[in-house]
Amino acid sequence: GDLKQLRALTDEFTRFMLSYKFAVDEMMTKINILREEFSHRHDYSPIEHVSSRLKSPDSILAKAARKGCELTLAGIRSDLHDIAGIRVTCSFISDTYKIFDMIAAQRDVTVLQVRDYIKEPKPNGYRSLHMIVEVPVFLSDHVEQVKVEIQIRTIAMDFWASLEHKIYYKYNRAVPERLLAELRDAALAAGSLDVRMERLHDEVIALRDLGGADDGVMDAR
Ligand code: 0O2
Repeated sequence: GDLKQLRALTDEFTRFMLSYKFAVDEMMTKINILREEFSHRHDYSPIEHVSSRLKSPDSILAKAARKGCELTLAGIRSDLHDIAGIRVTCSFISDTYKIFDMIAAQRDVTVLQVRDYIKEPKPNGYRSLHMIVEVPVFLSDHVEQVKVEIQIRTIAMDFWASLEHKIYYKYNRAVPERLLAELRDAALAAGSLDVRMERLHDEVIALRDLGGADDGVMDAR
């Protein structure tokens, strides 16, 4: 009867969401392995932190409706790329591309789409490296290819994006022009901070490789 139908429906939806959870778990393991192995090999970690989220059923439906995609699980699965999301925050711009390359090179990861908003920032100033990948999830009786959106950015880009996101929603997507201009300006400042920090980091590495820096450097601050 109705109850049985409803059970089947919720069961189908639960399995739909679970496949994204498994894909995130898998990608998180991959990224944590890269992070640990890299810091073992190079004495520093290119990754500051990693976070993940699954889109809530409410925002999945809202985005599906907004994009005008077919309102079935199959339609949503094919048109929404960010049900599973991972955000990797790095110290420096060069690290974001390193992480990108290491993920893209993995044999069971298929890169479906790349958006490089670092090379080409959005008009509002947003910078970040986005990739949509597909990973195989091995279930009891079949293998499923599941999409995950990965956003890779620096600490400065992340700082800017979280503030912009708050302002955007505070003003219900209609931000006053004065604030928009300030945000664009702040994005430029964040961009030049990234460049300066990376230059300093390169200098420290070069000094270290020359054996020029010793333990006294820390004490002399
Ligand atoms: P939320 O609330 O973070 O989930 P497409 O999916 O291909 O039709 P979309 O979604 O615009 O196009 O792709 P894009 O441009 O790669 O952006 C995807 C995500 O990047 C967004 O997800 C945000 O998380 C982030 N993002 C993109 N542009 C901006 C921006 O201007 N400011 C900030 N703060 N974040 C941005 P959602 O679903 O839009 O939002």
